Amino acid sequence: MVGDLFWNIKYNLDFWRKNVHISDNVLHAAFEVGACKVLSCLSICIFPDKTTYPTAETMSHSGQPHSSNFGYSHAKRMIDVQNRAYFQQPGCTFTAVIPTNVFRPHDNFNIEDGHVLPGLIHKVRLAKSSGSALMVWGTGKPRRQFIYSLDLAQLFIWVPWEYSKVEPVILSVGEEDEVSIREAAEAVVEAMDFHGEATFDTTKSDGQFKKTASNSKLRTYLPDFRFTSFKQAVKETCAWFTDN
Ligand code: GFB
Repeated sequence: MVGDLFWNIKYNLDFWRKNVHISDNVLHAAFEVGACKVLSCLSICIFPDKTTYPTAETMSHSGQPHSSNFGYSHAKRMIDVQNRAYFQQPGCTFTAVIPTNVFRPHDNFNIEDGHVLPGLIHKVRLAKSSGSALMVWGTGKPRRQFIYSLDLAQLFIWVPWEYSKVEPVILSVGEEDEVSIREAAEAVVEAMDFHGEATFDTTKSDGQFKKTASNSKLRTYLPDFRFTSFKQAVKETCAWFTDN
């Protein structure tokens, strides 16, 4: 069960229960059928809210996650605990990756529970057709490292073949590629060719200010991996949304 900041704030219990049940079920079923490898997906929100940056894989359990998504974050942290236990007891090599904020064509573009980029793309489309202003939620100051799903998919395929450890690996663009929500909104506005006004609703939550992660571990394995540029990925996602 996944959702944006606001869906997480509302449904911490459901995020905890559904995800713990899903992971336990999948991992135990994999163990029972003798699967040689399982790749689970954690999330960048597992890292502590109060921390030094950039965060690294070794800090996955270091302190309390941001209060907005404590249900989801703890459920995701437990996958790492469970992977280590499956290794210690029956000797399974189940592992996990920690992607940053993902976006894509075929994303969940619902304004209610979709993440910030698909939400903004949908809102720009509506603002364009009604001639109204674009409302960006929060101050626009928080910062995020976005990863394009097509890049992430390539890395997902690399992991089971080439990465043989139980410890998770962060899948992220570099620290220098982090953007503010305002910059993300500007990229959407440009890609959607929107010329109307943009305003910020500061009554809405900003969520965690930033979650800057280090991709050094990934880079030790794949020093030459090329990520799609943020602007290009936003352009492709906007084009897909408009066409579909
Ligand atoms: O993608 P998002 O909801 O997730 O982004 P998080 C939230 C940030 O974008 C906040 C701002 O700073 C919002 O104020 N924002 C601006 C908007 N306009 C919009 C909009 O139209 N829609 C949305 N949703 N936000 C989630 C976590 O955090 O990300 C999950 O809660 C998970 O647990 C996931 O880790 C990757 O990055 O804040």
